[in-house]
Amino acid sequence: MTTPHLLVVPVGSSPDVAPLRELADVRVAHPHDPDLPDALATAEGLVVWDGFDVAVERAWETARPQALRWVHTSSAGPDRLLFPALRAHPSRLTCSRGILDADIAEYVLACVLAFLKDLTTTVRRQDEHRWQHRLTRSLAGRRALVVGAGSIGTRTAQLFSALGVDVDGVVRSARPAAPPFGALFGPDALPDVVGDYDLVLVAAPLSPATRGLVGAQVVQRMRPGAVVVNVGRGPVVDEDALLAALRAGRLGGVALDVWSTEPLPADSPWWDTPGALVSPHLAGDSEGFTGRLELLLHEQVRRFAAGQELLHVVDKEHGYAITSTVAP
Ligand code: OXD
Repeated sequence: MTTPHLLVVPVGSSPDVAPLRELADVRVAHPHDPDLPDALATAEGLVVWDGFDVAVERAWETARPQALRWVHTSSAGPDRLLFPALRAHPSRLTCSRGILDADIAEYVLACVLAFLKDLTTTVRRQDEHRWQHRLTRSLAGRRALVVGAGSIGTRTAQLFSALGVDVDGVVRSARPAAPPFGALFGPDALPDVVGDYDLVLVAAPLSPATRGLVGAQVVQRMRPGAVVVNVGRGPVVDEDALLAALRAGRLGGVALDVWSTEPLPADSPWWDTPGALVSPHLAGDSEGFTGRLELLLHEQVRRFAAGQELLHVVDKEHGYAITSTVAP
């Protein structure tokens, strides 16, 4: 067993690197550290933690990493690391698939129930000390379309299916479905089928194939009163088309947790639009989630040092991990 050189770049928060030092020769360089290109030039493994900063891409161009064999991101979606030079590099890219699935699925359910049970009005009426009886809507018996049936989308489908919702999915290409999905459509079918669903739940990763997938035409064909939730990536949906449809009273609620521009600017019209639930990319971030990400990282470093197969290797062409090995 060798002791590989591991470079950790904490972009947002920082992982606890102490346990990794037993497995690797760990160096930490922050995105704007002038040593970053040097550290990258000799690193054999690179860990980008909690976000992405263009400094990594810029340092990459300067360093032209020769020794690098593995890059890991603490994100579930690896899109922010799929810049052209890394895409073309022979190193393997791994992501933190699986860790956030259950929490993101619960968050999607919470958003849908907030709309169907009109909880946003309830909270406002409570603030006003106002007793106002209203009718709410049922979840059971509804039809949901999950756009992106990877590990997050599948977990979401399981949850809704258990509550009596008929769930279908949209995947990279149409294929025979198995529970929890009743049918799996290819992306081309989306404009034709979207009008059959009460709930449109977007959990797709960002790739050239998914950018703009839920575009203006798809939004226009949504069923009146449909509820839309996006926990995938902002650019997968046309935010302007959704906003216009919501303001025109054509949709029953739109919850967006991910945005084309993050943070969402303070002057965005989304903040004040009735029927919108605006959240700051937190769907999967329940208490203790960083500990679970650190456990996965530790297991990855152990495997890397031992020359074993890594978990959740990203298919750089399609932009997501296709391995489904259960993470620790
Ligand atoms: C993500 C994450 O990929 O929060 O969106 O990890």
